[in-house]
Amino acid sequence: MATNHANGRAGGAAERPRAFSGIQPTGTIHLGNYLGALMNWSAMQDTTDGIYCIVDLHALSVPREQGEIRLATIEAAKDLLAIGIDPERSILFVQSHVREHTELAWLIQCVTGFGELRRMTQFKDKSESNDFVSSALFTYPALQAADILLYDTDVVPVGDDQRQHVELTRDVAIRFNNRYGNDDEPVLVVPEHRIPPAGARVMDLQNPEAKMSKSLDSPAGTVNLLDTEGEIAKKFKRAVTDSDGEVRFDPETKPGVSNLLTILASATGGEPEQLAADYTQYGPLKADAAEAVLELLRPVQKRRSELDDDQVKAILADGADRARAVAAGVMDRVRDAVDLLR
Ligand code: AQP
Repeated sequence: MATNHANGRAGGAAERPRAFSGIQPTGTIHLGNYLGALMNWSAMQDTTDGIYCIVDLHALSVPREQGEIRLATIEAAKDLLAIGIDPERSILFVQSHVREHTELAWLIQCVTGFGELRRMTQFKDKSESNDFVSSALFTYPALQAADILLYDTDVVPVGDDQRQHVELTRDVAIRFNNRYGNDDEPVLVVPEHRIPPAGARVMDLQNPEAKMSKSLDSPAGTVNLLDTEGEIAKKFKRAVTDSDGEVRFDPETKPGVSNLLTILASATGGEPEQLAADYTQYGPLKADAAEAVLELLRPVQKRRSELDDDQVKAILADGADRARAVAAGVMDRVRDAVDLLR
């Protein structure tokens, strides 16, 4: 991919595109997070320079128990290391350790329309299910745009639910450039999303019309990264399907069966439509999907069990130093472009 340089990053064919993405420390990582985003984060380390962030400030946009975020941040870092984020090749850090995120978020809010934020479906969904709706939940996509733009990001690997937020990020970056840059010298790099062909939207096994989610409170429908072999087998065995008995990929009319095919395809690198032809009954499809997920998660669980807190904290501290060095350069350029008094 051609890098969209405007700025502090030296151009040149040899330079690799930069990938940035984030995850909230809000509970155990599930199969949707893994197949939709994290598997890509790990694979993309071969072709991109990765910057991966635990977005603790985002998690505070809904009320949390005191002390919950600090512990969950360490757990999320362990999950990311276990799925294969390599601190030698990528930067892994915590959002609140790099102050420039909130500074850029304000400047981004100044070029983001109230109407644009109001159209975000994630805000609509989450504001309906929370008693207290913070203004941070509303401006969440502006902070997310700042997270991405702060690192001259070329590509953002995310699940399909984040498509709208990355598109907003592109829109506000273009607006920012029109206001503060010029054609020869845009201020911000305009990123693209990278959404996987299969697994972009993994659905809840008990309620296949809703996406698998940390906040859905559906233990039987959510496959967690640390589930045991028995738990995974049971969850797939009990997955909701339908009564017509035909194995066919059709998310509209057969959401449960299509979700199983999606999971199997994503875990094995196949195509859901083609895999459907291998099955005449739901039972073997469920068993194969469970086995494929187990194959994927076994090495992750083993690596995770070998990590200790001190080791993880040291990795995050080093990651924050490296992230800060990139962010400081971009913020200098942004402050000059906005023409703030030095
Ligand atoms: N069901 C899913 N299918 C595919 N991808 C998914 N992602 C989340 N759920 C699915 C992707 O995982 C990445 C990190 O997610 P996150 O925790 O930062 O965001 P989220 O959308 O808030 O995840 P959850 O599990 O749905 O958490 P809650 O319930 O707290 O909102 C993102 O790239 C996301 O696309």
